[in-house]
Amino acid sequence: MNSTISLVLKRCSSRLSLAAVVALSVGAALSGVVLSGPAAARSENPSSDRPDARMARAFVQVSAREYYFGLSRTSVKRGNVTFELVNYGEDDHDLAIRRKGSSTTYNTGVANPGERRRLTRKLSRGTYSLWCTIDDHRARGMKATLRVKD
Ligand SMILES: [Cu+2]
Repeated sequence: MNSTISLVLKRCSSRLSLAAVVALSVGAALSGVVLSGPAAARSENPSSDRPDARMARAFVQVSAREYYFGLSRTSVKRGNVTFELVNYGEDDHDLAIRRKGSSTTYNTGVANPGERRRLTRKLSRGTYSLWCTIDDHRARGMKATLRVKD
């Protein structure tokens, strides 16, 4: 049914009159296609932005001890990503997240021993540095890398 729409669009592209738009809308309605606006009709690859794909969530648990981070996974799909910092150590720790090349840093806030902190952010593709900002914990080994893929 997308090919039908393309055909109609091609035919009408030279003079996209009101009648053509009406014909397109009726045709789409008859074939069961739901158009959310002109952008939807023009989209070359509608399947790539299905809402269910965008809503997909990834979860990364970061276990903190003196002095290292253990990640439940080292790569996730881009989109909403939830981080959970779990402090198994004896000191306070936090979790900073920054995409390489970016100046924006997210932080879960400090988790006291035995506590956990969650943070959800929409991440684009790239390589992200994770580290603890407290004292010299990063230099002592509380750091990790997360890859965000398409
Ligand atoms: Cu720390």
